[in-house]
Amino acid sequence: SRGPAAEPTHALARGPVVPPTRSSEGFLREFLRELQYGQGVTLARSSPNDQYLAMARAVRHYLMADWLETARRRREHPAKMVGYLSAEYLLGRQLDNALLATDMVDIVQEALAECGISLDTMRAQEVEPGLGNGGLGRLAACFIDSLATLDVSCVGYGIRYEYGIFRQTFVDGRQVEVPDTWLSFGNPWEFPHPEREVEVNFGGHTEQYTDEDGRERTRWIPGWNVLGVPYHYMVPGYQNGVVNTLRLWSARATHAFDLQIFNSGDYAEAVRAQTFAENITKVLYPEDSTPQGRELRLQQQYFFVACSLKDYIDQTLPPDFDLKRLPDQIIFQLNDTHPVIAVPELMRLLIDDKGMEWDEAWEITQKCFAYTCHTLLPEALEVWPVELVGRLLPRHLEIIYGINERFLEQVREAFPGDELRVRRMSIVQDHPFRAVRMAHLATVAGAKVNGVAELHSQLLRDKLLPDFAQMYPDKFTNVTNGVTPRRFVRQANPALSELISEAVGPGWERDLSRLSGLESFAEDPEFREQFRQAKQANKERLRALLLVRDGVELPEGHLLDVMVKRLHEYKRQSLKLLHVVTLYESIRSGEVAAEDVTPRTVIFGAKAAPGYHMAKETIALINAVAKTINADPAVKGRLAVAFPANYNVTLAETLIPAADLSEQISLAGMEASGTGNMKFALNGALTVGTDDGANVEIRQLVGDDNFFLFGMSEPEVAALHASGYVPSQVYADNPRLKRVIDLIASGAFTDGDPGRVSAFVDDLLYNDRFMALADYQSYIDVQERIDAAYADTEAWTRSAILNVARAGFFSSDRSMHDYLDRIWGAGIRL
Ligand code: OX2
Repeated sequence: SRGPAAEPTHALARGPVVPPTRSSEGFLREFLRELQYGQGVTLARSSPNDQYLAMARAVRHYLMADWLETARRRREHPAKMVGYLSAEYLLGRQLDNALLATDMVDIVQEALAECGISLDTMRAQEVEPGLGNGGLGRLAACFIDSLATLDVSCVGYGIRYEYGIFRQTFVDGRQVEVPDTWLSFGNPWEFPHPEREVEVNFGGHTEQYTDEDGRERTRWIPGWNVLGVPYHYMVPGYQNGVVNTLRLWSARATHAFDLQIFNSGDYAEAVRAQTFAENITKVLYPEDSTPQGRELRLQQQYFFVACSLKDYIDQTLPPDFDLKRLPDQIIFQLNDTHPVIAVPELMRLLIDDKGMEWDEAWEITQKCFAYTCHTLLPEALEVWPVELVGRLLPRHLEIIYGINERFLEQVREAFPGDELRVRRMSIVQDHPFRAVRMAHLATVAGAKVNGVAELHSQLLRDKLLPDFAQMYPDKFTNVTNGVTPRRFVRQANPALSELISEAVGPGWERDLSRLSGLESFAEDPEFREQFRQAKQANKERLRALLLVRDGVELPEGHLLDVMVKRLHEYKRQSLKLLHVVTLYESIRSGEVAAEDVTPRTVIFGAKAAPGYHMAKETIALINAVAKTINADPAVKGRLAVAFPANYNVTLAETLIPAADLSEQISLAGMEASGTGNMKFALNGALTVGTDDGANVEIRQLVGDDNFFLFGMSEPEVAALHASGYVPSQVYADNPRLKRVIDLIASGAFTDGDPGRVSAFVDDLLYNDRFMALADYQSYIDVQERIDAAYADTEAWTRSAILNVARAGFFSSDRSMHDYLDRIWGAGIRL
């Protein structure tokens, strides 16, 4: 039961929540109270961590009143809700975002100054919650930010990993992973609610029985269970008084384990059982778009969706709610296939727990889910061995078979005699091993299926799921990704933000289409000068950061060429590296005079999955090349390479605003969308890119004159594949490429040791799955055009301004409008 045992008598206890006073003195009071009574220290004796925790909690007080009020309002006027189901949220630091959302930067700065504390020192204390791998997790964070800003009722559901994405270090240039202990100094941004714990079952078997009404039914007799404890995070809208909720689940051993420990003679064995349960949310799997199919991963997936569905149905809906109306109340958006086990889980809840018949349960289920696909890579599509699903979730496997049986009947009806098609479409595959295809399950169950950029959605229909697109043409749609302008422009780039506000007036942070007002300023020489000064200030900010963070000294006055994203072969960091070595080789060989070269610093940032061998080799080689180039006086002042370790959201926020050139060079047809590409364009970098993912839309919007396109198009890639691609032939036919690869292969960057580069070189010459060599010449040519273009400062600045002016489309607010229009439908209040 909720609420006090008796009616409160005091006015304060009856009245609405009273927020703390919005003044620097008001904040000072909150801060000191938290320091003294929360941390238990005086200001004089407090450590920076004490100060940070106290000030974060004080900031939290201001959000809290809005959070409670938002919840109250939503209870009073219930509207359809979005349940965003995502195994990853790459949130980034919380403090600045909270200060911006509450418009309290000045107040807080002033109050802290009175204590002799700098806000920047406080900012630096925060360890970002790295509960995601890359684009997919960051997208989820941008989306919940936008939904709060648009006042859409949404709960984000996910996993509270005790260890997020690993911290990357380099030892002799090679990646070494260190655990991410983000919780070790305390986390002021979360609220555990152990009283709202839910039980999650695993294993065991199923049995048939006859219920009171004489109906044949199934029940699941689980073998073991764990508890899920929710941790709440506040998700503030941008200066609109709305605060939504992110609910992350943490696994605990059930009390039965406690009892067992207490009663057991074998204490160590009993504790092991507890550790086993708590392992479920211990660590984020560090694979970005290449799942490994590990048992613990399926446990994580089922754990968090089972918690979320139960929480929603039993704790959020009114107790007497008629579940037939469930689709009027909620739409669960499946962020890739990771949460798709929620489909059979909802079926199980409706049929086994609530006594519904199959057909009715299926009709409801199909309206409650929509599926977002984020990839085209076949190896990124999750398939779970039937053996594993049957062992861990025997009832769910039965339900999946039930769904598949009925579905394949429909396929046979629609396409009589086409057994090949039946086999292609089956949710359960037989080869190369018997497994559940999660993307098929999601597509059959989902009311809608969307890709994440126009090209990707098209290829999804034409290449990845063509049989499904034929059978359900109306299910398929596109929503091009977006990024939050609050974090990635306003917060990350105050210098540019100020310029924008002066030019187009206030309010663009929540209506990014207003950036188009900058268009005419591109022609204004004075504005261009101010724009350059802002970029310059951002470069200096980056120089200062890299100096203390990495001990790296960036040269001044260079074109800043940035490639930051996960390390994956399809993204082709290898191609960028070939360009760097080409530049180096052409200066060293005297082919071009150093003074004729446009000075350039190339910055890489990338983590490799710990088990991804080629990706790690690429990192080692980038570091080796950087070391050689940076130490060579022959190229000093002309070419430099930096690879700061541990690229994350925090570093992105300083790196992206400083960039001149954004590298988006994946093989066409491979990058579903990209979101970094959008952040760069919005911060006034020009893109060099292939016709891939959202690059296509960026180029259409900013115009060919303001975008450096190169490489094969997707149909050209397909044609080359079909005709037989021989990378060693490309190498043999291109003398320049040959010189570059030979130089690498000779060991010139690896202390004369060819052995350290042979895996990399052999793969390029004899495999090159992502056709870096095929696009090499085109890439070198476009980079030469870039060198020339950068030399024309005025024209470059004009293009950069036009990029900002024309990139307003890439706000995640617009993405949310598209989801509302095309997927979530009426009933969700805007
Ligand atoms: C990523 C995609 O690789 C990237 O192109 C996209 O921008 C991002 O998701 C957000 O949609 N895991 N990560 C992704 O896909 C998968 C699978």
